[in-house]
Amino acid sequence: MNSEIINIEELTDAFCLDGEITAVKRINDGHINNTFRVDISKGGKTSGYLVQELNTSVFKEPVALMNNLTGVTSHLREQVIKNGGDPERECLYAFPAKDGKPYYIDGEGRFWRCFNYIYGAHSEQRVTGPDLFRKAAKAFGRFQCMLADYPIDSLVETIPNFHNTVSRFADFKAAVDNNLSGRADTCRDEIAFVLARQEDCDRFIELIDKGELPLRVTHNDTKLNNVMFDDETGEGICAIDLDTVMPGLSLYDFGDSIRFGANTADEDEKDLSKVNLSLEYFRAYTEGYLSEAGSSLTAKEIECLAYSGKLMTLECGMRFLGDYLNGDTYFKTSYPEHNLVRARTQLKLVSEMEKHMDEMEDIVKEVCEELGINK
Ligand code: GN1
Ligand code: MG
Repeated sequence: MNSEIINIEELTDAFCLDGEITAVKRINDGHINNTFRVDISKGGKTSGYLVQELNTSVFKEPVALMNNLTGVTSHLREQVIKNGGDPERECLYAFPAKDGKPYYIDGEGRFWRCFNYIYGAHSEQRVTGPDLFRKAAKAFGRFQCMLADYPIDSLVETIPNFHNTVSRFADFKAAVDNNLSGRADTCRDEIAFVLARQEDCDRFIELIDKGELPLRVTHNDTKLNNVMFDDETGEGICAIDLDTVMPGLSLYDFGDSIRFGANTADEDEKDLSKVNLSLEYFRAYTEGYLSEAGSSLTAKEIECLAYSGKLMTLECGMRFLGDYLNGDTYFKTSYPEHNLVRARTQLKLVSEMEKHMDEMEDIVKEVCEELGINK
């Protein structure tokens, strides 16, 4: 059972998980880390854990990352308790290994963590209706608010320049120039599409430099499947996948959610005619997010919300395309053109957002009016 990539006995021993291992199930949600659900039974009671191998080619400072993560999760825990919530279900907890550290490095040098499994909750792989997306938005909005007073300077950048679109654009250009995979001729139109949008990539970075957009503690990977939803109420109860929590823009979080969830098709849909922007879903997310975080945002942040959807989609498109050109060294892929297919969906969505930008902006204004947000 997954023995090729997980030595479960070694890990349960390392994290002092006492009892009989009754299940080990791989969770294939992410493109980066290797994640398993492990059930342990003891005295008639079964407990679930999330055992995860961190990808240390992507996260090059894993110990600093775990410092970020334990600081942030303890803070969230306090906030959840203060708000009368259930910390076992509404935040993550990294179990200490035998030596007290919140991680374990195995005999092969692989870096493992073990988290609480959140009971009575599930993740979703696609938006199935506006209500679901509104609930995800509330969860991410709440997440941001709960971290509003977290000491931002104590966080290291777990991936430097993660959403810095100027540096992402430079990386993309290098990938085109180097053409390590020899695939550039198979995607000339897509490359030209990205290269024509350099100015877009400068916009937020210029606003940060001018002091017009504030840095906040942000999640930075706000895909729908990074929220756990309560099985009974359907509410988004916990934001997970906290490896990229670091200083960022609220717009990164808003925009990345829109990128993934306001797409009418999957991130790797091959039939581009199915890839469109759902304005209905865009409105639902805007409502949910602003209902939680709206009062804490500045006028400039609100003004840039619609555009952030486009910019984060462009960024992801150039990351997928860059990885395709580099020979698929970053994202996990299931077939040779997988990154190209993903890049195409993102770029199609960018052009849809460009066509509908005025409508997206109007929606943000309407929602602000509905919610009485006047900036
Ligand atoms: C990766 O690991 P996962 O699937 O949650 C990536 C995100 C991308 C996303 C695209 C650390 O997220 O930035 O937006 O794939 N995470 C990292 O689906 O690069
Ligand atoms: Mg992730």
